[in-house]
Amino acid sequence: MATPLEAWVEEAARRTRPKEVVWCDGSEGEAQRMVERLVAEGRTIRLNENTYPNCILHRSDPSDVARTEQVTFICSRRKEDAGPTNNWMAPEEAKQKVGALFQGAMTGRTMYVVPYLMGPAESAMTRVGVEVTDSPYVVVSMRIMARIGKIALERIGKANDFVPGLHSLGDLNPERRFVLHFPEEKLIWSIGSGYGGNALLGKKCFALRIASWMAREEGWMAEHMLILGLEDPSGKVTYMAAAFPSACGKTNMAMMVSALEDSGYRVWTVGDDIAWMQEGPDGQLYAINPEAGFFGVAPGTNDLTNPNVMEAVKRNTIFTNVATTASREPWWEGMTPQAPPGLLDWQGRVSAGAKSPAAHPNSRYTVPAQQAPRISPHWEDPAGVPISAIIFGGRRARVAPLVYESLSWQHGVFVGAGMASETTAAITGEVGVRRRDPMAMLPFCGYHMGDYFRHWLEMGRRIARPPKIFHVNWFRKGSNGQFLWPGFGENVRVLKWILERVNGKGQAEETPIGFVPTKRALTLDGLQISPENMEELLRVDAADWQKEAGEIGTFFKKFGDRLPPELREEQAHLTERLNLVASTKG
Ligand code: OXD
Ligand code: MN
Repeated sequence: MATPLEAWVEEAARRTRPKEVVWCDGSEGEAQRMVERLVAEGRTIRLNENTYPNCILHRSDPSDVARTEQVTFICSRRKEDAGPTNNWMAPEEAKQKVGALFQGAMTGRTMYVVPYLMGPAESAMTRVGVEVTDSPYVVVSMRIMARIGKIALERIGKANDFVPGLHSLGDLNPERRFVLHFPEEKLIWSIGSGYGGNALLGKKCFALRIASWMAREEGWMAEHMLILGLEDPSGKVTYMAAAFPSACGKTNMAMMVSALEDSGYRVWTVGDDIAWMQEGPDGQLYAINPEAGFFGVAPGTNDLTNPNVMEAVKRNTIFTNVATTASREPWWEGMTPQAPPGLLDWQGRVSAGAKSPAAHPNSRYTVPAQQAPRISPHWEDPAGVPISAIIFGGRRARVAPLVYESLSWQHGVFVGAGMASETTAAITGEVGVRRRDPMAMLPFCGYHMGDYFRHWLEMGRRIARPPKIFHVNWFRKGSNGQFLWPGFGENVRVLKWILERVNGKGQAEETPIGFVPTKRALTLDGLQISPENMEELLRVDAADWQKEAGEIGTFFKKFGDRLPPELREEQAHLTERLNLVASTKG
């Protein structure tokens, strides 16, 4: 008798009609065979073997370079369960419409079966998925981003508790591109794109959209968060998780080389994009990184902004849509002050120089996590790491100060729910548009966002020792349009204050939006920053915030009666506190 997995793979093959089915074992030999296929297909090249051993560059179809939220659907049985922030399609309609596209989609191609683990092999929080795909690029990427092959197959055995994911490149036509999630069935279908977030189904589709649904059912949390450990001079490491929208610097923050290393503050990397968290036996929230690699944004990365990743990507790395130098090395805008001569752009054409970027703005590196020079010794700890602080953040040119601490868990949930950020190249569409992105989960929450807020509130009531909740903004600009804060390794100064607050120290002033560091609370020695800029960075402008509170209120109306009343109360309290400040000032 066929196992549930074998039966599902047979069904997928009947539908897509590949010329052969290959079960992936995750070995090095297999990966090399995949690379040979990719090179033969003509869109992939091997990079300089001396300086970038075992590294490849993949040039994607020019129409397939970022996540496509407009064709991403939650196919829950009831429309209202997907909520107002997700696209929805009825499951039967989705199966019919997109099923027709899958019909014979793999004709003449190989179907690869990729069993994978999300999470460390020994962890009870780890889950299993199986992706079938006709893209060797997906296979080699999945091999870095998840633990694939034998290790996952053994765990599945004859069981049926794996998340199946059917993926085909189809004809890569954006008109026939769909990323579908069937949360009740725990099933994923994706066709028409080979791009990371659309095609590596373990990542956004499983570890966020499907997992967020599972997490609510089972009482845990699946979040779009990096995880890092901050070591203090005594050697104690305190773990923090931080949610930022796509391409807002999560990878750089997780891999930060601390500007305060000399005084004993060091950052350890646990994860850069996703955190699965649940309450541990001691009442603290514990997090694992379900992934095994980093799929980071290349442009802007250099020896100053992220020296750790520059070191990590020197071997065994897949580059996607970066430019190449005359000596077959990867290059992107911001890597060096000047573009080297003889550059080929991301499509392999002679670079047009300053006229258009040589690397695609959403070009990426895919690198094994264990290659990060400062990977935490606990990054694969089966129990996860205890989280003492949750940090929300976005790209805000105005309004949001450098850092503030929420007044309570409930207020922190309000802060996360009202988060906003300016859009980036990680998604197709306009860049730089401000949008509300609650907990950085707008594109990733697999169910009604009102219910998601409720789940957060419930977790706060349930966890005996919940983390404190903060908000940061590295992107505030002065009146001259320049960033006020240097960011990157200097961000550790903010983390140090957060650590002090967690430990009941750290000077703060209570403002209507929460606790803001007092003038002298941040460690600024060795940093060139004017007192005026510092003041502007920490300034809470009551008029700006009145407007902000109003906009948050309007945004919350979207959720109708599924918005938890606690959040409406928090919004009203914020407005009251702002009014009070205005009246005492006036
Ligand atoms: C990502 C994203 O690739 O958020 O991590 O888009
Ligand atoms: Mn992400």
